[in-house]
Amino acid sequence: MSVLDATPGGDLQALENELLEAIGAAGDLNALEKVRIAALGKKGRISLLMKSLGTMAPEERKAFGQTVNGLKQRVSDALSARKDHLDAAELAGRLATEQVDISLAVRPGPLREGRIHPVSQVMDEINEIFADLGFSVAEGPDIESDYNNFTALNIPLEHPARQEHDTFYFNEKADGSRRVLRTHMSPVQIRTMLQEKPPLRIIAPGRVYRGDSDQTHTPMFHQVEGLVIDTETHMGHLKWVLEEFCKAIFEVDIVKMRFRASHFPFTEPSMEVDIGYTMVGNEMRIGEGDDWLEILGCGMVHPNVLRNVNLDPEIYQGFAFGVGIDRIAMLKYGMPDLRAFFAADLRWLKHYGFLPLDVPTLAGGLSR
Ligand code: 2NM
Repeated sequence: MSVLDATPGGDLQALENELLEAIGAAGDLNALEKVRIAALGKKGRISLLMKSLGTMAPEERKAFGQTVNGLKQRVSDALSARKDHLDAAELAGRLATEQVDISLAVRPGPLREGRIHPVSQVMDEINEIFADLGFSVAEGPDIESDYNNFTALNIPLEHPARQEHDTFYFNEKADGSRRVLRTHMSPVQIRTMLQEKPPLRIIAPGRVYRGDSDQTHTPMFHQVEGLVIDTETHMGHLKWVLEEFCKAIFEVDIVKMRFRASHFPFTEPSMEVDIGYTMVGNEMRIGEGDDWLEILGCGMVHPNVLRNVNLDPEIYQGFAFGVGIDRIAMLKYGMPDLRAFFAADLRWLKHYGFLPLDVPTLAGGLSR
C-alpha cells in the first residue's frame, strides 16, 4: 500500500514510519508536496484521523487525540525540514548551472536606438573636465529675478547690457518687480556665492535665453559659466584653468591662445579668449595655425559683485568665465547649422547623437 492511498485507521506507528520514509524519499519539491497533501491535505491520512475523533467516546478521544497530534507535529516538522533541504539543494544547483558572463558585450537592443544630444554630450564632457580640476556643478532656476540676473552683477537699471541681452521679461508684478528668463548663467553664481562660503570652485551649465534668432543665434542656447573665489586667486590661475579646459575639450596637447582686453560689467579686468586654428582641406585643425576663433569671455570678478554677495573684496578675489556650449559642440563635432540643434529631427539626431553608453571620461579619452 502506498502512502498516497488515503486509507484511514491502521497502525499509527506504521503510518508514521511510512510517512517519514516517503518524506525522506521525496527527491524534489513536487514530490514532497504530494506527500504533504496525502498526509495533511483535506483528505490526507492524518486529517482523516483527526476527523474520526468526532465519532469517538470522550475518554477514548482524549488519548487518541494526543497521539494523533504528536504524529501530526512530527510529520509537519519532517516536511519542513525536508523542504528546507530541497530548497537549499535547488538553489545550489541553480548557482552551479546558471552563469552570467559579465565580460560579454551589450546586446543590441533599445539602448542602441536612442541618442544623447550633442549638446548634452558636450555638457557631460565639460562637467568631467572641471570635476577633474576640483569644480562642482551648481544649479538654479531658468526663471530669475531681475536682481539676480542683472543688478547683483553690477548691471544697473539704465545699463545698456540690459538691451544688449535682448531679455525676455515676464509681466510686472504689483510691487513693480519683474522676472526674466535668465540671459546668462551668472545668476546661479550669485545664488551660490550667497549660499556657500569661499573657497568656491563651481561651474554652472544650463539653458539661457535671449531674443535673437538668425543663422548663428537661437532664442534658447546653452552656456557654462565657471567661478573661483578664494583669498589669493589671480589671473595666472584663470589662464591656467582656461588653458587646461581648452586642451581637454578639443583633445589636443597644445593650444595656442590669445587673451584680448574686453569689457563686461561683472568683471574687471575683462578678456575675450581666442584659440588658434587652421584649415587642412575641409577639416578644421584646432590649437595651431594663424586664424583665430573666439570661444569664451572671462575676467576677475568685479569688486561690486563681491560686495553684492557680502564678500569683502579686500579679502576675497576670484575669476569667472563664460563659454557657449552650442558653439563648442558645432566646432568639435563639425555641425555647421545651429538651428538643426533644436529642430528635433530624428535623422539629424541619429547622425550626430551619441549612444547612451558613450559616457565621456578623461581616462577613456573624452570622445575616443
Ligand atoms: C562671462 C564672462 C566673464 C561671469 C561672471 C560671474 C560672476 F557671477 F561671478 F560675477 N559669472 N560669470 C562671467 C565673466 C561670464 O561670460 C562670457
